[in-house]
Amino acid sequence: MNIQTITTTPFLDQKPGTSGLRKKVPTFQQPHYLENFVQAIFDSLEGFQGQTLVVGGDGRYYNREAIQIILKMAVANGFGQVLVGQGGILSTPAASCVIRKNHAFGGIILSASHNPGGPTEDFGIKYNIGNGGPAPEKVTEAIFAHSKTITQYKILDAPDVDLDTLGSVSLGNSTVTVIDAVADYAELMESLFDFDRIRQLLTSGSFRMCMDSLHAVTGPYAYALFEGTLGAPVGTVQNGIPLEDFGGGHPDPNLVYAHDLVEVLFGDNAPDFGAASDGDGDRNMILGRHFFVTPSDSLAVLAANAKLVPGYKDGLAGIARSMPTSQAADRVAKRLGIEAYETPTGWKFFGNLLDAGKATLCGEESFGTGSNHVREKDGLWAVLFWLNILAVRQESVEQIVTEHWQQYGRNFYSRHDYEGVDSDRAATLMKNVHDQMHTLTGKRFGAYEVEYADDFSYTDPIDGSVSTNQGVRIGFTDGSRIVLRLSGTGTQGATLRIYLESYEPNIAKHHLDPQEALADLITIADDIAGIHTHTGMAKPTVIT
Ligand code: G16
Repeated sequence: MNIQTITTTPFLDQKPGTSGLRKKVPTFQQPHYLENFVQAIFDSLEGFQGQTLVVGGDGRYYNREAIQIILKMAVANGFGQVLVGQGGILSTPAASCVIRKNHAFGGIILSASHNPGGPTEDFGIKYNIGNGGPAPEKVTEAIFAHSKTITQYKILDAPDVDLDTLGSVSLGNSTVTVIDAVADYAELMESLFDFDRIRQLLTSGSFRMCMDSLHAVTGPYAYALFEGTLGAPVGTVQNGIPLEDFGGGHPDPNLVYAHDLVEVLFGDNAPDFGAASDGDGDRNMILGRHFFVTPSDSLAVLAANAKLVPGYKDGLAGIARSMPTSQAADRVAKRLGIEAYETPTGWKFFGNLLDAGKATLCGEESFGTGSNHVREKDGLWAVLFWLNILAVRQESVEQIVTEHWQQYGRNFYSRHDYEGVDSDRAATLMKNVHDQMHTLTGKRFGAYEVEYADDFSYTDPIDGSVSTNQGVRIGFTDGSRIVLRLSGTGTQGATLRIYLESYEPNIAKHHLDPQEALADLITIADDIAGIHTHTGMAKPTVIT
């Protein structure tokens, strides 16, 4: 085995963000850049000699090249076996499933999620631990520390592995096995949902759905599940062929970027149900006919109806949501008499709660929903969950959600994003908010009175680790909230996120447009934070 030890010098910008290291492709293509980060991952781990590593990505530009490098480095560093998805493809939830099923030591997932792909667009890499979930902060901090002091990395001198042919080959003293990217995941889905009932719904002729894979990783999974096993008509899946640049689109399942689907679901003769997923398949957007389900409401509805679904029929242990996600799910948890957890943004914070059996369902406002079946959020799982509920209840998406509001009240919710803001200006804005924080309590803004203002800090109930500075919360006496934080997933300048939420028990007002219902809070957010002045932008880039 010809292992080369290559001398290198550190790059100082390899700090993992909310979900791994995300940079432009040319940054990753610099000599030694990817190699340094991969070696920093391995240098942060102990006890993996002879163990199994899972590798796969969302198929974006540079996926295949990166996988060849990682395979050779994993072998040179002593992994005994590497499982890699056919064609280098594994959706993020499928990777989590494969890690768990094979009791792998961990996995490396290549994706920049919902960010665009292509030669000058985004690429990303993250490490997942043996539970199948994103590495917790103590691991990502260790990776960053190693990346700053690295002097060499190890790589095998060998020809590239054929990623397209299923089966095992020897690489150095190790084995690389190319696995079917879909099979394990599809089997897991079948174990959780009532496929017979969903099949009846999809083949009844009276129900139509449209699944938009946005030319990203879920295409092969969606074809196999919906048009294959579940018998939906050919054409149910649109934009289902994964492309390295996602067809030039932005593989982000929201009302702005999934516009093809939005046009179909809000057009004439619209289908009953629409869904989209993102670049790496962990996000989802749910639509009914002329109806958008906010991710926060989706979590609450899934929780309230979980007993209708075989995999969750025995009830939920608890529900966890990220701090900026609306409090709709908390109301369901309260009625079910189970615990509601509030964590910082980042799926990695759910891992301990899921492992400890404290939470069964988790969700985030950023179009992420999932459960204890894997340790990532899971786009197609959410779609199947909705289909299972629709098949049992035989009502429309709109009926189910509006009935939910009638029972629990409606949490009006919206997120305003200001993308590509100059980093210094964004930092000044956040400092300005911080400086005011201690003076806000008790202050009145029109009908609203501030009950508390703080910077969210989380103490993990399982391992006691503390995460500070997770976003500014301004809570009002009527339960409304404004949350401000800077995104940890962007690759250009800063993205300011403003999260707005109000609670409306009055059924007569449930039909309001969220922007209308939240208009006062939108003004108050600007009064406090000087958003337009600091960003120089008259309106948000994206409203979800
Ligand atoms: C990642 C994280 C999510 C987070 C989202 C947005 O998702 O896994 O937990 O909510 O980023 O993070 P931010 O607000 O910091 O940009 P993904 O789908 O991008 O991997």
